Amino acid sequence: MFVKEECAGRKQIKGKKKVYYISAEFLIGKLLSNNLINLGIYDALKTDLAAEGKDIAKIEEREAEPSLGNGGLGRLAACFIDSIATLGLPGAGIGLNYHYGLFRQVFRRRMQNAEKDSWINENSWLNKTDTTFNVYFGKKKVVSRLYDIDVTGYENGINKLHLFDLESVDEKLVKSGIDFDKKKIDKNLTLFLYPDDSDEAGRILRVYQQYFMVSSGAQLIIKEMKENGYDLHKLDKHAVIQINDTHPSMVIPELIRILTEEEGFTMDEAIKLVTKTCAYTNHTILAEALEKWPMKYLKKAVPQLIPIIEELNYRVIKKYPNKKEVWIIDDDNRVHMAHMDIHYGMSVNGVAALHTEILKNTELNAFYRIYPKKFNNKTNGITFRRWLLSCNPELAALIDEAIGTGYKKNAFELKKLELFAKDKKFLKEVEDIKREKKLQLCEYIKKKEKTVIDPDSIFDIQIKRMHEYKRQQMNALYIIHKYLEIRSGKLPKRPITFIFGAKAAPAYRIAQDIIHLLLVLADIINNDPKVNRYIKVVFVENYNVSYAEKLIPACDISEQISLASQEASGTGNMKFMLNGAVTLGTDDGANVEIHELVGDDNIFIFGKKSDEVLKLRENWNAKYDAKKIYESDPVIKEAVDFIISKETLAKGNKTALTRLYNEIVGKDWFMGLLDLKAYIKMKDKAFAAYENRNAWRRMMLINIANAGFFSSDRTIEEYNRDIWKLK
Ligand code: 26W
Repeated sequence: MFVKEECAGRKQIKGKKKVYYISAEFLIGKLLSNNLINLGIYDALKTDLAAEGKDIAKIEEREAEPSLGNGGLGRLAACFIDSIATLGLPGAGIGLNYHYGLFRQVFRRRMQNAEKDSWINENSWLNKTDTTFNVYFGKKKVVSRLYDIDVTGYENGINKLHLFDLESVDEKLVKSGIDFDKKKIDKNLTLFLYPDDSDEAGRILRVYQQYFMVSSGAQLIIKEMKENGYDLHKLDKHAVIQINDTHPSMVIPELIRILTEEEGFTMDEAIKLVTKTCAYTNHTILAEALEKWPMKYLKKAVPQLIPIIEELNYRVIKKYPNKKEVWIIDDDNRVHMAHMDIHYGMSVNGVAALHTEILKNTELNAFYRIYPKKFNNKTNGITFRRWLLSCNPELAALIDEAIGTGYKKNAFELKKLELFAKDKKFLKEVEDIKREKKLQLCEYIKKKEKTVIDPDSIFDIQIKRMHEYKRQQMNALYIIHKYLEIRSGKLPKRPITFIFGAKAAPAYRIAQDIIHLLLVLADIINNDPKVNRYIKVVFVENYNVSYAEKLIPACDISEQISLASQEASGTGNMKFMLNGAVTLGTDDGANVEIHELVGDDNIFIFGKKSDEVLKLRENWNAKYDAKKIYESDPVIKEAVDFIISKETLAKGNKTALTRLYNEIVGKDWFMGLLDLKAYIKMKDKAFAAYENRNAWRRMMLINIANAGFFSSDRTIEEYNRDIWKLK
């Protein structure tokens, strides 16, 4: 409460032009420490509480973590609103107030179970406002209530995160697990983020949720324009809307609808104005994530938008009659949301240099040819307040001592740490802090997972959403290979602890099977006395932001092994680098820029390059034969066969393991077998390199010193310079 009042007392950031960052997800994590650091009162409060015998960490432990996000895209949005406020830029987040978030992950019989993740209580950071809006689905009206969360800037003012809630939301709809009646949209819109979309009701519910968000957001923006006495015809002078992935795309037709139907604009005026006001960020080249809604879904949910979407499409057809690939509505009568964002927004950005090149050259090439000036790159960033100052105060204190505190406002100053690259004493202190963080993680995992791990083992960590393109399955094959080697007497020089954290989407079957395999391997390995003193596997339950803050500072090797070209950027890779972990990865996403910054000697890169992968993809079925790779190499065959060995089947679910085995041998869409040997070789090389402690300490230092580029303050400076132009 004290901090809430403190925030309320701080100055609201104001300005002539404001950015509205609209996103389906805001993975904001716990806010107590973050707010205290940003308000500049963390240390003072910690001391005061200690004087009363209270521990600030205990208080934060009790804070419920809002689970308003799924992964990188949602965490990026949270880092961005922190940096927008830190830079003193007028801005606001716009999102939904999901009562049960994504879901709480519970392991039962070594399988993921999803439960509702309740986080709203009287101590939550939500401030209920008396602002409500009517939202119409055709004739059906629901009421949207605005809740605000204060967003503190580091030593700066306050902005707001606006979360809209369905006034008539009914939590009783959720019986067991995360199931609920997907059709009762006047009761369910703000229950869950990304509800199961394996059936049509689930898919159309996404459309209802998205429109609920964008209609509420558009009405709020118009309301603020009027309250400030601004001329709506100058909307683009006072507001810029950043559309985070395609989920908020309907804000474009919705704004046009409001301006033409309620504010007297002509269609031409409205289209021109909205196009100058909106900008689109793409976060993935995976086809399944580029949303294409069947027109019948939109006709059912938002009939009032249909004439506008058809008008927008008509104008595209008129202009590009022979370029069907850029039309908004395709031959199957599906509406391509990204196409609408690109035609009727003024900027399209990717989230890492390689990603943006791939968008321009393949995925969105037809659009790049039409609008070359709209395309730009904005390599992602992370807030150093949470991902260094808050989660690793020990390292922050060492850096303060070495180069002063300037890096807290200008992260590029971290580069000065390279002055200590030959300072044995300093390098030893960097290693001592890593060990301290590893000890803290050992304690935390013993408490949370009831598992004892060895702080002198190498902590090899892969924490991220469970997805085949991130290739946790390839990591599992490495672990099997290692297990079989140890069983045959080939022992690693130093024990290794493989740590995983990941949630799989409820509808994503194979991702759940990969979780199952890893949990079965953990059971086999950790209980095998001949093996468990050399390797251990820990799969933490309900991985979330708070868990990440414990895992990241303790990591030795950061696993970033996605199939090259598939990971738009990654942001965990940046957090690990900033905390002195060394990356083992493919030249994918932001790994490419990490590689450029730290140089070949301070990173372990392996695997097919993105251009090779994209070439293979061209006629993949003819060119890629997983079975052939599997049969041609005994090391690979032995590891893959283990998935359905009697030992594994004794502990695991036959159906799930067989399905996964068949997927790998029969398909292997993300080419884990193709890169497996190179992965084994490079991973063994990294483990061997770990034994050269002086060299490893230096690698840690070089990674920390070159992480400044990945501050989200730099990213937001670029968004503001090139797209928002707030001041
Ligand atoms: C469930 C439907 C769905 C599909 C895709 C929801 C969300 C998505 C996003 C595109 C997934 C996502 O979070 N993308 C990640 O965005 C991060 C921030 O830019 C990048 O760092 C990651 O590479 C990208 O996968």
